[in-house]
Amino acid sequence: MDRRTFLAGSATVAAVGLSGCTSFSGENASAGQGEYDIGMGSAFFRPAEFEVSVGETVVWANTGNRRHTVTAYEGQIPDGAEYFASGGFESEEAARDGWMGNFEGRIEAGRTYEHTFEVPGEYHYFCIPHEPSGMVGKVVVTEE
Ligand SMILES: [Cu+2]
Repeated sequence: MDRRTFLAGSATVAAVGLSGCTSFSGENASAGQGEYDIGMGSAFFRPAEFEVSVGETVVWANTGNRRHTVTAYEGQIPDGAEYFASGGFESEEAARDGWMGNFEGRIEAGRTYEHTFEVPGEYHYFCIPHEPSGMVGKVVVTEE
């Protein structure tokens, strides 16, 4: 029996198992492993760019240890689109003020935030405490 062939075979099985674990569900808001679309690490969103169709819900999960926010750039979402931010703020200014006041809008480690996108276009967003470190992301919403 060729040992190299055996190893290659087991590596393939492991890869398949991993891809099964990381499959996402945009409709599941629980914080279980793998049940999110965009993870949040020390100072990044991953993936930084994510594409969905109109009417779909995107789930962010704090997969790291620090507090983060998901906060839309008010001037960088499509015309007519609903503003969104963790904490439920209705404007970027309110979200920034809330964070400065008492860390409102924070997403603790292991928690999720979700938003349903109803208007096609590009949505730029950021994490308030880590914006200086470049923690920004983009959701692209396409017509079906
Ligand atoms: Cu952050």
